[in-house]
Amino acid sequence: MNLDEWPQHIGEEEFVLPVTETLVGACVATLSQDSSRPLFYDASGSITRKEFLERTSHLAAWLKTLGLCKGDRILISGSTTIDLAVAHMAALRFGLIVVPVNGLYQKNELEHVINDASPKVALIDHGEWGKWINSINPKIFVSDTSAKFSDGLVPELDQVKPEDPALIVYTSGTTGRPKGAVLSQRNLLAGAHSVRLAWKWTEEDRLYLCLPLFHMHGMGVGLHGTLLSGSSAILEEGFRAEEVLNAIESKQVSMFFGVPTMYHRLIEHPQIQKMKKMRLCVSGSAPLPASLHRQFNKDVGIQVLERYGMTETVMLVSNPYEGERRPGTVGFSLPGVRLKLEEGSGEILVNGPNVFEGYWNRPDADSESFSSDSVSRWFRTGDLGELDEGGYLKIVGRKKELIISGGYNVYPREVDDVLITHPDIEEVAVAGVPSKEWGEEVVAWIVPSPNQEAPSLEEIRDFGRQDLAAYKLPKRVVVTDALPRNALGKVLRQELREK
Ligand code: MCA
Ligand code: AMP
Repeated sequence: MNLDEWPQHIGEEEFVLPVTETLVGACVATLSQDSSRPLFYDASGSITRKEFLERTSHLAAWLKTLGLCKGDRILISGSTTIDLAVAHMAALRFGLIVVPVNGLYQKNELEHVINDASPKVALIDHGEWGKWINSINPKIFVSDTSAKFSDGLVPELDQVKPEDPALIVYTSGTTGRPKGAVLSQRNLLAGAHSVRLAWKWTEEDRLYLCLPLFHMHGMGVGLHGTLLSGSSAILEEGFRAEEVLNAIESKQVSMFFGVPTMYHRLIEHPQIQKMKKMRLCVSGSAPLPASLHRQFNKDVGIQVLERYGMTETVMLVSNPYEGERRPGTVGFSLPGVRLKLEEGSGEILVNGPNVFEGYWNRPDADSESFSSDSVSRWFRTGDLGELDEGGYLKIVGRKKELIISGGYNVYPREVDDVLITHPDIEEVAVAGVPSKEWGEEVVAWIVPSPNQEAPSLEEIRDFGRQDLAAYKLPKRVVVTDALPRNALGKVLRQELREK
């Protein structure tokens, strides 16, 4: 099938963004109606639409007393709670640029983000981070994400323009340290609006949201989608299969969004039949094995809906809500999203109001990541695609050197660079190998230093733990005499994987 004839859920002309074309404008318009409706539940209680809007404006007033102005960066990181949702939305309504950061980061990972994005304030809930941030840049005002009030005047809220930057999310390319993808208010709105339409997400829905809110899956889809649709969500600090299943009936959950590792753990739970009651179960962030998809269908009677997205583009492609959700594929382009497959390589290129503006302070990275034809600018995803005979998109590989473990991205170079500093390691290269639980898992191939014993897996993990978030640490070590390299000396990771 030719991509020009490729079906879309909804024709291009019907994809109209809500009037203000800003995420905050559209969400506030929804939440201002029916103000007593519950919006979020978490371990501390619940909050209605009205209370949520009030708390975000109080917090915005407090942020103003710190001297912040529109366009300033604010680092936010915490567990998936109402407090975090309020902090995020307060900052966006004020016109600040939110820099969400993975709470598992170690000091040097955090330091890179802070030096690059230069936030003025950090709202964080992780013990040691306050001390770390203080030593990285003592000028940053640090506090937690709990409710804040100020007697001062509430700043003008919701005055942002569609093109104003709203988020800087750090994500890496093939080389170098993570880059900040800048997403505008319009990008975020388009990202949430397209899935709301495609998945028929209404205010009657209730989402079980236990994904972290510092990545696009939990934040750009789960949190923003809930606010935009005016539905409700149960916010949980982490994933536990038992709790998801128990909540379905006791908390009247209708939707679950997760990464494949979560579905893998759910299907093994003896009470998995409870999932039957769900209106919609969505999987993304990594490939959902076709066998797992089929097992859910056969054993539970649920067709998990697999979709495909990226930090830089929010959501791109989704299996249909109605009709066949085809195992091993990600489906058709979402409303408003245009895709093409590059001739020859098959790389997936994308264009649409959801596609980010560029990388923060990195024009060099922008020129590599976009390609233009006579009409449009296309973002190069680094993923390789193919259409099957029914026109469903299949992700068949990646051009980029990326390991996706349990939905978290691991850049091999980042891990290599830390492990190579171990005194008993002469050479090292990590690669992702298939894993039933994690999708891919990090494996390190090491060449020990001359006359040294190879360090054990535990030693290597302990050594790496100071500088790398725990999910980046190798789960296995292979000792070898030499790493496979090409004529230019570059390690051939694909060959390692096949060894
Ligand atoms: C935890 N560990 C991991 C991972 N998570 N190791 C490898 N990969 C992981 N993803 C480590 C822990 O640090 C611990 O190691 C050991 O594994 C066991 O931890 P466990 O308690 O079993 O893990 P968990 O806390 O239950 O976490 C598993 C998880 C979590 C729930 C699957 O990884 C998760 O929430 N993943 C979702 C990430 C996500 O939201 N991605 C979206 C990116 P130790 O004992 O050494 O400490 S956005 C994106 O990709 C795009 C936009 C998209 O399309 O969505
Ligand atoms: P991130 O950089 O964290 O935004 O991760 C985006 C990457 O995750 C994409 O470029 C894909 O490689 C991968 N990804 C997301 N969803 C899927 C999916 N359903 N199937 C395969 N890969 C996926």
